[in-house]
Amino acid sequence: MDDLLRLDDRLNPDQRLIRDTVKSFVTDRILPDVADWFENGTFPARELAPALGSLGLLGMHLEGYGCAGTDATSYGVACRELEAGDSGLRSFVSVQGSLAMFPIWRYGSEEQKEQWLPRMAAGDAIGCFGLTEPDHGSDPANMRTHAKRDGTDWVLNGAKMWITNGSIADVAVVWAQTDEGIRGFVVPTDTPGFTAPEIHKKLSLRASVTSSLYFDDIRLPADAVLPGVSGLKGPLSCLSEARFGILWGVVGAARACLESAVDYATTRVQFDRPIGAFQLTQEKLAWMYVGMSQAAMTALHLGALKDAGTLDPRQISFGKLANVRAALDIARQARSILGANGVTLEYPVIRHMNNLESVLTYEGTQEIHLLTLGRALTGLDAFR
Ligand code: TGC
Ligand code: FAD
Repeated sequence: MDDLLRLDDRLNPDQRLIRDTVKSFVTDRILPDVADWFENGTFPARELAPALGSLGLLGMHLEGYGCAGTDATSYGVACRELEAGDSGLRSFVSVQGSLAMFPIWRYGSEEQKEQWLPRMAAGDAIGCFGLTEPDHGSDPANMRTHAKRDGTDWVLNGAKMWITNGSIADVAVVWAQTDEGIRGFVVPTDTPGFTAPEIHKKLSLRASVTSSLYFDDIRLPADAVLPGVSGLKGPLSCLSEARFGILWGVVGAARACLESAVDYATTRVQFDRPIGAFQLTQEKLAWMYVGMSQAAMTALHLGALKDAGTLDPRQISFGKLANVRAALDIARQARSILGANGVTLEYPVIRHMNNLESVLTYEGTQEIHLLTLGRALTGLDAFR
């Protein structure tokens, strides 16, 4: 699709190279099969992880330990192109880089970094991030999972739910209450007492593995804890990294839906004319383009702030809220333009639309980000 506003002219040559490389990867390796993965509820993570690693996409915005060390905008551009393929693919990369590698990189000991980051960057080891619990989603401060000291060891008990990559992970970053506040633990998933059954019957993000995690008297050595952080700011700072990827990523999902709708509208004939020649269809397409471009501008702006080191969580909430909402609206409009074909996996639209329902909920629901903006505007906390 023509970049009418020339927004990608703002990207530097390195960022454009990353864009084109990821786009080719998605075209060659993802698009031919993703509808089948979605239909069958599978994601070939072990096959794709080394390929994503060799492209430098895992933990790509982190420095050292085999990571590519790109700027934040490059990470955003990569997420955009991955999510044009499928939100599940971007989820895999978000969770690996921003939620599992980032806390080890930022808060881990040198031993934890050396043990996990190079393998995770290469896609040889897969990580997951356990924050949400069955009874505590939007309010993680009240989590029940706890770790108690026993001699020099820690003993971990509790449960997490809705964990992306949970049952395929080699390592889980688990957040738990302790006598010292909330701490993060690096838990190899072959530790006795760790189980991770997959959650089935999802009708969204079907090309993504989602699991529960159970910790039954898991004994961990003293050095399993992330030494560099305690308190809720630990997991929330990881969410900031991942939400940044999402606010870029959904622009890709929106673009894929818009492209599909334009293509369909210019070829589908009713009443002897392409449906794209009807003003009502053009109005839909024009608004979709406006919504997508505004989301892309927000992403570029927040990318520039992150690269300047000044991005704050309220700005990320703005981007996550506004861009996911825009992408979901675009997907729904695209679905209507495709008529009955809009409900089949022969076209990418309903897959993106269903995926975006999860994206609206995870990494802070729409309401959580509305309340964050409401608090920023009024100074009044309406969470409790
Ligand atoms: P609150 O009092 O606001 O904050 C507690 C402490 O954290 C600090 N903080 C942050 N620090 C770093 N980065 C951020 N983004 C931060 N946001 C807050 C804050 O300054 C404070 O620090 P201190 O030193 O004073 O203690 O906390 P609260 O309990 O009132 O909660 C605020 C709220 C509701 C916004 C937060 O709990 C929240 O964001 N809830 C939503 C939970 C959520 O997003 N869960 C996501 C789980 S992971 C996931 O969904 C992965 S999807 C994976 C995929 O892509 O597939
Ligand atoms: P709840 O918190 O129970 O919220 C239910 C509804 O109530 C929502 O509409 C919510 O906005 C609203 N609500 C809650 N509190 C308020 C309030 N104060 N004011 C107004 N409305 C409110 N979590 C992880 O830790 N790791 C993962 O890898 C992960 N991957 C996920 C993958 C998928 C496919 C999905 C669907 C979820 C994933 N999650 C993950 C969990 C996700 O982060 C949570 O679902 C999300 O934080 C919301 O929690 P909840 O589902 O318990 O909803």
